Order: sequence, then C-alpha cells, then structure tokens
Amino acid sequence: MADESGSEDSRPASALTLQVEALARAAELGGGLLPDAEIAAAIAVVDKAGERLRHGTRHTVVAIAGATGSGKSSIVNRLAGVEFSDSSVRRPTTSLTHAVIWDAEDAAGLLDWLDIKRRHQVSGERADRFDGLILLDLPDHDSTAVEHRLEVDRLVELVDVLVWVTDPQKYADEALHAGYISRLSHHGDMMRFVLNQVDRLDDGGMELAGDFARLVEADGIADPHVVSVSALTGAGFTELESVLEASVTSRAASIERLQADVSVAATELHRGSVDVDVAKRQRKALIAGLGESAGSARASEVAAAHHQRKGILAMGWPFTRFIRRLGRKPLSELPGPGRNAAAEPRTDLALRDFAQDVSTTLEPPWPGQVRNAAMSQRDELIDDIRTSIGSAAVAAGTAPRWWGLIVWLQRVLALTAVVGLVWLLVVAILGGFFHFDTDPLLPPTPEADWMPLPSAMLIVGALAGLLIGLLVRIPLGVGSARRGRAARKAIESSVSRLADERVVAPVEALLERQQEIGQLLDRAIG
Ligand SMILES: Nc1nc2c(ncn2[C@@H]2O[C@H](COP(=O)(O)OP(=O)(O)OP(=O)(O)O)[C@@H](O)[C@H]2O)c(=O)[nH]1
Ligand SMILES: [Mg+2]
Repeated sequence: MADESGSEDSRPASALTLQVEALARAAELGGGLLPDAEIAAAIAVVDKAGERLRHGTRHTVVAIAGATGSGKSSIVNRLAGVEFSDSSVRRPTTSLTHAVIWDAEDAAGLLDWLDIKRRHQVSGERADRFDGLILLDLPDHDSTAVEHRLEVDRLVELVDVLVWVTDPQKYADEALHAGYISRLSHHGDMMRFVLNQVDRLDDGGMELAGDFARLVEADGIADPHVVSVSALTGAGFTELESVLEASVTSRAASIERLQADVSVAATELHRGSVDVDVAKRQRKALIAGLGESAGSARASEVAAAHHQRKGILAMGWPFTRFIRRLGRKPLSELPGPGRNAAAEPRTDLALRDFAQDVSTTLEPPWPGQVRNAAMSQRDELIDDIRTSIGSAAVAAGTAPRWWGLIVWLQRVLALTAVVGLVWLLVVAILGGFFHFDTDPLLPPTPEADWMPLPSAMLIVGALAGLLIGLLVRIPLGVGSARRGRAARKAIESSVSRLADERVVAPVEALLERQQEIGQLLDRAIG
C-alpha cells in the first residue's frame, strides 16, 4: 500500500493490506450465501481502508467528540494555543467540524476525503509539538440539531482516534455510553476518555473520573484510562498531550483502527462457520434414504416377479398360456418417484435429513445454505432415479438365451400334439360318420404296436409340454431371484452415483466454499 511519508515502518500497513484483501475475497465468495447487510458492511470497510491507506500514515486524525458544552472547542484551542474554534456559553456552538493541523504537508487529500472545509494550521512555537496530528473539533453528539449528530456519526467511522470529552454533569449520559462507547466497544484501542471542567470539583475530578472509568468499563472497554483536565486552567493538559503524542508518534493509529474495522466486519461474517465435511456415515444414510424413496426393495421383488411371469408365459404349457395373459403386467407396478405418490416427499425427506445431519455444528445462515445445496438438483435427481429404475426393469425383463430353445421345443411339442389330435379327429369323423376303414390311417407307433401314431403324438406332445412347462419353473425361480437381486443392485448403484452427483457434490462444493471463506475471514481477523 502506498505510504506517502515513506519513512515509517510499512509492516503494519502491509499486514493490514493482506487482511483487507482477505476480507474483500471473503465478501466476494460469500455473495449470495451470507447476509447481504453484512456483506455490504464488509465491502464498505474494504473501500474505506483502501481510501484511508491511499492517504498514507503520515497524519493521524484525532477527533475530539462529546456532549454539548463539555468543552471540546476549549480543549482544542488550548492544545493549539490559538482560539481557532468558537467556544461559548451559548449552546450548541460548534456546528461545522474544524480541523486543526500540525503538519499541513500532504494533508489536503486526507481532509478532502474527510470532507472537512474549515482547516487551521498551527504555527509558531506549538507547531512542532505533535508529529502529523490533525485534530478535529466535532459538533456535539447529543445536539438538538440532527445534522450535528449525523456529522459526528459520519466522522466516527473515518477518524483514527476518538477522544470522548465529558464534564461533571454529563459523564454518565446514556447518549454517550449506549449511543457510542458500548456500540464501539470493539474499537476500544482507538478511544480515549477525558473528563473536563475538573476545576469545578474539589478533588480535581478524582472521584468522578473513577466513576466515569467504571461506566466506560461497563460499556465493554477493558481497563479504561480517564484523563482529568480543565480547559479553563490547563490542569491535566500535560497528561492529555502525552496521550495524544503517543497516539501520533507511532503513526499506527490509522492502521490499528482499520484493523479493528476489518476484524469486526470479518467476525460478523464469520458467525456460524466451522470446518465441516460430509462424513461417510452421512453419505451412507443419504443413499439408504434415497434407495428407500426409490423403493429399491419393492423394485427388486417386482423385477423378479416380472421375470418369472415372462418366463412362464414364454416357456409354460402353451395351452394354458392364454389364461395367464389375462393377468396384469407386474412391470407397471415398479415403484419409484413419479409412479408412487409417496416417493417425492420421501426423497425430500432424505435430502432434508442429510442436510440437517451435515449442518448440526453449523450456525445460521449455513444450515439453510446446506439445505439449498442439497435440494438444488432435486427435480433432476427424481427424474434420474426414475430413469434408473426403468432401465433396471428393462434389464430384468430381457430373456436369457436358453429360453429360446425351450420356446421352440414347446412349439414343436404343441404342434405334435395338435397334429395328433387333428389326425385322430379326422380318423374319428371318417370312421364314425362315414364308416370308412380307418386302419390304414392309424399306423402303429414304432416300438409300441398297441398305440397308433396320432394318439402317441397327442399324448407325448401334450404331456411332455406340460412336464417341461412345470420343470422350467425350477431354473426360472433361481433366475428370477437373481434378476431381482441384480435389479436391486443396479438401482442401488445408480442411486449412490446420483446421490454423489446431485446431492453430495453440491453440498461439498458449498462446504469447501464455506471453509475457504472461513479461512479468509480468519486471515482478515488477523
Ligand atoms: N469551568 C470550566 N468551564 C469550561 C471548561 N471548558 C469549557 N468551559 C466552558 O464551557 C462552555 C462550553 O465550552 P465549549 O468549548 O464551547 O464546549 P463545546 O464542547 O465545544 O460545545 P459545543 O461546540 O456546543 O458542542 C464555554 O463557556 C467554556 O468557557 C472548563 O474546563 N472549566
Ligand atoms: Mg464546540
């Protein structure tokens, strides 16, 4: 970062630059994931830090702030040794911020950025008293004039050091404690506390300074130091001057203030983010849940039944086949999302359970984001599971080769039986009705001369067909069970692949992003 003076140690500035860059990157990555207001606040801090650092650390901007009439202008005048600022008994007096500058070189850009028009340069013997101090005499923060408060609020965000001036009447005011000090408690290092008008008190302000310090401590400032002064008599000014001197000589106040800003913004964004991975157990539970929603167990039963039925239809006794054809097709009963009203809610439940399980240690807004990521491809997931069940069913329905042989055998046997039957009918009609000599039409069966050939054809054809139809059920049962298991396996393996592709991967990508943001924010916090 540019350091206009070039003389001071640039290490804190480069540390701050790294913190600012980390915050900027985290805000960029967190866009759409983290709350908009906090992202906007982080970006505002990044912009402000860039602007302030552009003006270098040669100057330290110290704002003298406080209640109306507490003596801010009087203190500034005494420090400058000149009556630059109006101070009067008529309130409020200061309505425009004044800048009193100890080293005007290169201060113009900084004062332009601070938007301060009224500028005075300290000259004479006090000109060398402070190194690069720009003292701002602010309007009253508790003014009846709204624009005064707005001006104070604006500058509180921009200055490097804030000196709160109060007096024996106003040191406990809510407007100061709740309105500013406790709200800025994360910026404790940039605040100083002054009790003015102690000339009015018998003990030089000892007791009230202690009370004020306790109230400031209750606001969240650790171990606060209160400087008791009198702008009227000059009491306590040696101490006040050394406090200011300490703030300016290090030339680090601007850096420290910005570091506190970056740290507060990063901490706000960091809320709820911790290192989380998708555990094996969580992935398994998701796959089981999706498998259940897909109805893989039922799908395997249906696939087995379908195979069995198809086998019987193809290879069973042809004469009873037509009766069986009247039955319903089990394939149409295959379950799965889209075919089964309960499947979609079950898929949603599996996805929500998974998201919840993964985000147990996360805090808002991350659990919601994990759920969004888990649900991001829900419709595609349901379609894909449906397709995978369909293809498992098709695979279960394909006929093995040996069926073809039996089908032909059954056809030959059926044909034999039919030919035998027709033959016998012809013989019966010719012999019965027309008294035709049918003997030549009934040649004996070779090897069994008591049975004519057509009878043998009918009996053998029918009985062998029936027997084969019954016997094929044994290998068919085994085959069907295997098909059922294969269908189940196929569905389960596609469900697990789909779970990885469509659920685990988006959630893991989100968690990786969350971790990356977390690491950047850790770096930003410093
Ligand atoms: N007794 C006493 N009076 C003081 C002291 N400091 C300031 N005063 C008086 O208090 C009155 C207000 O002082 P200012 O310096 O104008 O106070 P201010 O905080 O700048 O007031 P605003 O600009 O209106 O916010 C003036 O009449 C001062 O003379 C002090 O230490 N002791
Ligand atoms: Mg004033």
